[in-house]
Amino acid sequence: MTELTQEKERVVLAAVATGSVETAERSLDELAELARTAGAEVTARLVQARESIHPVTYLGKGKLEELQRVMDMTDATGVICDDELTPAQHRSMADAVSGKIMDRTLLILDIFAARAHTKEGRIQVELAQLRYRATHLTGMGQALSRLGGGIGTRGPGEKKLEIDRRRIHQRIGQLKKELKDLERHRGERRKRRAGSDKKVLSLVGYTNAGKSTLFQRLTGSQTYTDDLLFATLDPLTKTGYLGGGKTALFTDTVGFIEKLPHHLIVAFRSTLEEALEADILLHVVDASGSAVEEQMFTVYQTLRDLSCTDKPILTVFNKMDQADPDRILRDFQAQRSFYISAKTGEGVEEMRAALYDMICGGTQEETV
Ligand SMILES: Nc1nc2c(ncn2[C@@H]2O[C@H](COP(=O)(O)OP(=O)(O)OP(=O)(O)O)[C@@H](O)[C@H]2O)c(=O)[nH]1
Ligand SMILES: [Mg+2]
Repeated sequence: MTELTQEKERVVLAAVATGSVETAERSLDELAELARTAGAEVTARLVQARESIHPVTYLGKGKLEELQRVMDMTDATGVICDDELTPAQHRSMADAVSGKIMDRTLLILDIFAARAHTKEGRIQVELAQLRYRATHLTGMGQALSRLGGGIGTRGPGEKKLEIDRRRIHQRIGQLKKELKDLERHRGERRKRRAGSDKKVLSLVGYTNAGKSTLFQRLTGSQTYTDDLLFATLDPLTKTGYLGGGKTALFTDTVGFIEKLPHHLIVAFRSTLEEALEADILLHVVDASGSAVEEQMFTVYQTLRDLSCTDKPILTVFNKMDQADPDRILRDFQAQRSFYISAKTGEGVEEMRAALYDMICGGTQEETV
C-alpha cells in the first residue's frame, strides 16, 4: 500500500513508565507500529521510570535534556510521546526541545484521517482533529508551520491548521450540524434493517486481530485487510451464509486500541453504536500475539464505555496457525469460544455450524 506521508518523518518515541517497565515497553512497541502505519521512521526509544507523569513537562528535566541529545544524535525531526499531552505539557516540551512535539493521540488521529473514506467518517475525524487542535494550538502552531507536512497536518482538516480558535469553533459547529443530518439518514436505514428478521453479528476486537479477514471468509466479500493498525475504519455490513439456506448479517468494524483517544470515541460514538447494535458480538482475538489478555481487557473496557456488554459475546481466538500450541486460551466472560485461523480457514466451518445452531436453533424454539 502507498505510504501515508510523502516525506518520512524521523521520530524518537518517549514514554513514562509509571508501572512496570515491560508494560511501558509493550505500549511503546505498539506506538512504534502506529508510527510505522503513519509512515514515520523511529530512530530511538526513550523510557523514563517515574512515579507519575510530570504534570508540566511530561518527562523530567534531565530526561528532556537526554531526549534532545538523542534527537540530535539520530537526526530526528520530532518526538512522539506515548500519552496524550496536556496543552501545558505540549507547550513546555516545545520550549525545551527543538523539533516537532507529537503524542499518541495526534498519531492515531492522523491514521484515522488517512483511512476515513465515507463522508461521515471524514467529518467525524475532522471533528476529533479540530477538538484536539483547539486545545493544543499554542503548542503545535510553531512546529507545524515550520515543518509544513507530515504527521498532524493530514486529513480533512488540513487546510484549517493555521486558523484561530474562534474559527475552529465555528467549523466544529458546522460539522456537528452536518453530522446530525447524516445521522438522521442512518436512523432511517437502521429502521429498515430492523424490519428484516435477519440476525446481525458484529465483529469487534483489537486492531489487527483479523476481523476483516474473518469477515471476508464469512461473507465472501472483498474488504481491505493489511498488517497495519486501523486498516478498517468505516463499518461495513454484508450478508453471510450460515448453512441450511440461512443467512445472517455481519458487520466489520474499526479496531480498538489501548488509550484510544477520547475525542475519537466521542466523534465515532454514533457510528460505533450502530455497528454494535447487533444480536451477537463476535470478539476476534489475535491469539498469536504476546499481549492476548491485555488486548482482550482493552476490548471489554471499550465495549463497557460504549455500553455494549449486555449482548451475547462469542470469543473467536484467531491466528491459531501461529499461536503457541501450549498456551491456554480462555475467555470466561464469553458465552462460548472458538479457535480458528481466518487465514487458513481452520476451524471456520465448525464455527459457522455453531452459529447456525445458535441462531436458527433459537428461532425454532421461539416459534414453538
Ligand atoms: N497468520 C495469520 N494471520 C492472519 C490471520 N487472520 C488475519 N491475519 C493477518 O493479520 C493482519 C490483520 O488482519 P485484518 O483482517 O486486516 O485485521 P483487522 O482486525 O481487520 O484490523 P484493523 O481493521 O486494522 O483493526 C493481516 O496481515 C492478515 O493477513 C490468521 O488467522 N493467521
Ligand atoms: Mg479491519
